[in-house]
Amino acid sequence: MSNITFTMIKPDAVANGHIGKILDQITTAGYQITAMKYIHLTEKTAGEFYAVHSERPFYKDLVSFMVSGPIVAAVLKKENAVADFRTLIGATDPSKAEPGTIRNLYAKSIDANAVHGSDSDENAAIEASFFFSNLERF
Ligand code: IDP
Ligand code: MG
Repeated sequence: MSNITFTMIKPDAVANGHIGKILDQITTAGYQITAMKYIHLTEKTAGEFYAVHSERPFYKDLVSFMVSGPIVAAVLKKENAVADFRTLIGATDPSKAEPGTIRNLYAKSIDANAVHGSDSDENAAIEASFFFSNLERF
């Protein structure tokens, strides 16, 4: 069991003014922010990040959406970080996300679903180091 996960506040949630409320919900749930940046992804970077989904029918739309506006990327620390964060954000499709979860509160559709959360300890480590150097992590 690892103690870190990686998240992004996606372009829809940033554009809708939800950065502050989402970060508040995350820290209230007991996560410490150990790295954070506010950036606009390029097609190349977004494509590489989601390369695992390159064979899925929604890949092209997903990359286009992720470069449609700035995002907030962060590394989060807490015991059982990955699994607890998936519970905190809710299902990929916000219409199926539990009440009170971040996607239930702030997402409108399965593609524009407000936040990313790592799906395993291994991917959390890969994703955190894709975005942040050691000098940017505390
Ligand atoms: P996750 O973000 O809940 O882990 P994944 O299956 O890893 O979901 O998919 C990555 C992202 O791709 C989702 O967060 C969502 O933005 C997008 N996505 C997933 N499934 C669909 C779909 O069926 N249609 C459109 N976009 C999708
Ligand atoms: Mg995923």
